[in-house]
Amino acid sequence: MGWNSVILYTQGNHDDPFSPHWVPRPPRYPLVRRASWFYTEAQFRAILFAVLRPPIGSMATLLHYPLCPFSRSIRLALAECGVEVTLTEERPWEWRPGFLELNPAGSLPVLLTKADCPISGSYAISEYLDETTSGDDETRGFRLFPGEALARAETRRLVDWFHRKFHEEVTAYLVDEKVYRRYGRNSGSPNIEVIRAGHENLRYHLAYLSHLADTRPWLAGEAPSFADLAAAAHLSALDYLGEVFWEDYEPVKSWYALLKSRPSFRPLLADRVAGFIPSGTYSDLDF
Ligand SMILES: N[C@@H](CCC(=O)N[C@@H](CS)C(=O)NCC(=O)O)C(=O)O
Repeated sequence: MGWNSVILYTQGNHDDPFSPHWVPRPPRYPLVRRASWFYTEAQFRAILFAVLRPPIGSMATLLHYPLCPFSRSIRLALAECGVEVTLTEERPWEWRPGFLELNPAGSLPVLLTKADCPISGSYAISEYLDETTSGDDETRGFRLFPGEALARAETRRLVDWFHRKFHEEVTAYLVDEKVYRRYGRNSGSPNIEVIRAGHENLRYHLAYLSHLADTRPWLAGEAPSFADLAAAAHLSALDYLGEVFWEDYEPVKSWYALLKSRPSFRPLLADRVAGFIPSGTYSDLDF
């Protein structure tokens, strides 16, 4: 599919998500890079005959990549739930056979706990943490999915918004294009049209985030939740690359500043990725 065949939505208002005529802006560029479509025979063998080996050592290990937003959300969730982990950097585009044995999807994050088999993907890991972190409702500090059934549904809706919709429309255009595109079989220089589309999409997502941050104490309601962590994970990866126009979205900036000052955020602010210098205010709490 070429650039010319992208459907342009001419009706409706893309810029104001609260207008009765608002229609979501469609992704403006087809996503064509999925490393997992191109396994080698050896990698397929590794997947098919995978023997799931228990991880060595007593502490849990998280396979992650510093600018992967899904890994970031889980690092935040682990820290908020008081679970100590050893971080191991994995470069998913390298398709390391040992990694594919652990997660045949070839994607991050993967959590290796002491007792159980690998837990793959932010969805499975967040639900696992919610079910297994100790303490009753009164004694446990941060709840990833707090409240009653409806409140939990709202958290899950927003996690899906950020980890699926926001990722497809913004993060995949900006982080994948600027960072992941350097590596792997489809490596090349960033496509400026894709980056422009990511910027446009980011604006309407920031408008929606502003509305949430303005009308609720936390994104999903009264209490902080995994929805805040998922959203902050995407924004922090973009912020590392200097892509977020904070000044234009004051409520988002204030909400993000609160999260950024939590102890769980500190290790993320210390991340440095070879070849990419973080934006001037990335680790600044008074940005
Ligand atoms: N649905 C997964 C998606 C994770 C994902 O796409 N991770 C990226 C890195 S940010 C990855 O590993 N991509 C390599 C691939 O999918 O081949 C989740 O929520 O954890």
